[in-house]
Amino acid sequence: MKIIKPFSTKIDLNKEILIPCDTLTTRKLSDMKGYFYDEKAYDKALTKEDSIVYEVYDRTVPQEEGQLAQSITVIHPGKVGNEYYMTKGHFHAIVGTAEVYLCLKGKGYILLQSPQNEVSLIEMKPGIICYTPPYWAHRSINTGKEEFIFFVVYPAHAGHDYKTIEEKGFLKVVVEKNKKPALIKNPKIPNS
Ligand code: S6P
Ligand code: ZN
Repeated sequence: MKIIKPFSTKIDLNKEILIPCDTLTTRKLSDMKGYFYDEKAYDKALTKEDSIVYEVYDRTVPQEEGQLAQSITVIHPGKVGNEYYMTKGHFHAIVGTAEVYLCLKGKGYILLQSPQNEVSLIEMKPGIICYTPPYWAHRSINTGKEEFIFFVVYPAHAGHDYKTIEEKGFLKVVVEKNKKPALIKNPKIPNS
């Protein structure tokens, strides 16, 4: 394993970003084709504006076993149709790796799905820590009116398998129903 020097990172508690930040990934609506179940609503939203859905601020460490990656995700408030703004969601490429999420600001959910198709929904608000066990796919969803911001730590060699979720989706989706968040079957997946 590569020997690296100890380092510290500050979470700017006013802006909730990492200082310093090595890489910033921005996901706009146009990057998320096929992820929201309501394709007409997606096309309409995109015609109006290619809004930023979320951003990920990373500290970079070698992507090898024994190292821990740290990042902050900021999901903006918004919806496509009645489905809240969310991350793409993924399995870890090394499926036996876990992850810890700490909510810093806003509110939302972590939606998890096991390889046996069990679905779990963890409610997040500032101070709540979600433990994502190995093997579970995970997606984060902003159900609030402000930014939903969380800090995560995970094994740096975990890698990301986006393909499975991109092709199959999650069995359930979080939508606004009667002005409240509701977990419903994914309308794109028959018998989900
Ligand atoms: C990494 C961890 C998070 C997500 C981030 C964006 O394992 O789960 O840092 O990468 O929240 O989500 P996604 O699904 O686009 O990677
Ligand atoms: Zn992850």
